[in-house]
Amino acid sequence: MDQETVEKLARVVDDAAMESTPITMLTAEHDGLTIEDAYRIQRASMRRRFGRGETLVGMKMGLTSRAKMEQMGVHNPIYGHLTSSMKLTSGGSFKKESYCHPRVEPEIAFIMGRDISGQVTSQEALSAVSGVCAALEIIDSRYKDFKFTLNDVVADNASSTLFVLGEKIATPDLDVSNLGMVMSVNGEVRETGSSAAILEHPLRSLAALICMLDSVSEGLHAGQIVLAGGATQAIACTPGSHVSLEVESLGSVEFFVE
Ligand code: 0L1
Ligand code: MG
Repeated sequence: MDQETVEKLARVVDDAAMESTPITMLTAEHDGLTIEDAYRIQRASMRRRFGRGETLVGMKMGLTSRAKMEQMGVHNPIYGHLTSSMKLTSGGSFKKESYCHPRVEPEIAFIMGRDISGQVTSQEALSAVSGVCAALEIIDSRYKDFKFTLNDVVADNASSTLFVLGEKIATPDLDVSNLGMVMSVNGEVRETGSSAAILEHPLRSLAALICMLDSVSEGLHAGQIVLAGGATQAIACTPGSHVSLEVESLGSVEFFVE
């Protein structure tokens, strides 16, 4: 795909996010759009955000659960970029009308203590982590009816929208392989799961991200946050909701929807 088309499509997804107006899948008009094109569009849309003053604060992994991979007919996860404007403080709120059709999923987040790149193992990835916390990710596809192909969702920055981090930061020696996770809305339990659902181990997801970034000569940097992926299906965010997540050993994280 030529660079002019990449920039044009980046503008389409970026405008849809800013105007909260769902769009038709990019592949409907560009059926030759490859996964490499999709990541180029994603990065071009990030450059637009950076041009407006947002900064890169981390990365997210998506499609990390077996259920989501089967739903999309894929075998590998995808990644997206997290910017400063996507961060919501635990206990904070957002207006549903500012987004297309937001959904929330329970996650584990890593905080990177040093730069790391290359084809790494889970243990090598862990050696660069300085902290671990509970997280809620609010995803919002810019595509109509939350329907898309793999390449469409990659171009749309893997549906990244907002993220909320728990205040309790555990040290990296915490065993995150099988932590119980309970997500509630207005005090009613809606989803229960385990961190084991995140690519079978959240550290596998972190290592997979570093390996995927290495394939485009990039890596992670000290201070960056990595959302490892959803542990259950995502649920719709409706006005008047108080969404909370309790993660074993990591405490809670919450937000309100106006
Ligand atoms: O964070 C995620 O797993 C979402 C990845 C994109 C697919 C979706 O929007 O459901
Ligand atoms: Mg997610």
